[in-house]
Amino acid sequence: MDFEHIRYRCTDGVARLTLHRPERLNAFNTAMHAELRTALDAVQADVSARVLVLGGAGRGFCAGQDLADAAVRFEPGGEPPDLGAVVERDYMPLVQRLAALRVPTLAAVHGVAAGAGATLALGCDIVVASRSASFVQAFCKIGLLPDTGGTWVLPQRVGMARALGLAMLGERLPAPQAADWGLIWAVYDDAVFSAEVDALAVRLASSPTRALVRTRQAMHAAARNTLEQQLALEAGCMRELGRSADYIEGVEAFIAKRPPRFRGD
Ligand code: T3D
Repeated sequence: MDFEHIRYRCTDGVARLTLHRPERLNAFNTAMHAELRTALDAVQADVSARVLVLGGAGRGFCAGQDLADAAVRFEPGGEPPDLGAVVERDYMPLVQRLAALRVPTLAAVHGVAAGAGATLALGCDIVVASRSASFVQAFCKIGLLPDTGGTWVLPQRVGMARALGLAMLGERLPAPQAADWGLIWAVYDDAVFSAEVDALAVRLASSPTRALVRTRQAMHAAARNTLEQQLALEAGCMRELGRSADYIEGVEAFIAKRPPRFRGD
């Protein structure tokens, strides 16, 4: 598929979506958002896709909203921009599409992930970073709050004290500390980062896709469920997954002491 501000390809079950405005640290503009929606819809419709890998081109992952974009600029003497409308049109659908994706999502963060760039990465199922990468909740520096799901995911991952510190001070959080705090899954040395991401992508692409996605959905639902509701949800998921081809394959492979060949259904 041809895009201007992103790159997208899907080979061997691995859908790779790369933010591609390196001269702007891959900051989001309106056109990039539209392309992201199209690409995520393509992943959702592509039955050969088994994992989505989200990355950035050039020296960093993403600097969040492009603050020079006309959609968010305040022209002296004019009306202030309606950032709520921008969020509803661009950022909410992005997070919602990622959360509803029928394949696991892997964010590969190198360089800086700032503002909505950071919270977008944190919206993926698994977040890995190169050792030199950093996360910046830059919103407070310009008088905003962490959007793109930031106020939801930060306290869940790192607890209220660290979430508020990150959001109110806007300091760079180095990737190794982010991993120590449980904000992200793992950090790899810069020299091997891309190889480690590829290996993880291949591993996820050969995993029982539906089980992984039900796991994401169940864990997200836990935030609003009672224990009783969550137990019932788990039972429903197990009922469904117990009838899947991947479950049959997983058990047969275990008994036969061979690696499973999951097909994702
Ligand atoms: O619509 C709405 O506004 C609501 C939605 C909001 C969501 C958000 O994401 S709000 C937060 C927006 N992002 C920021 O506030 C981050 C701003 N950028 C920075 O704080 C720093 O650039 C970084 C910490 C990301 C990286 O610092 P550093 O020193 O590595 O790079 P730099 O030199 O500051 O930036 C490199 C270039 O990218 C530079 O351009 P130049 O001077 O080389 O021509 C810089 O202006 C540009 N750049 C970086 N971030 C943005 C940007 N240009 C436009 N928008 C940006 N967000």
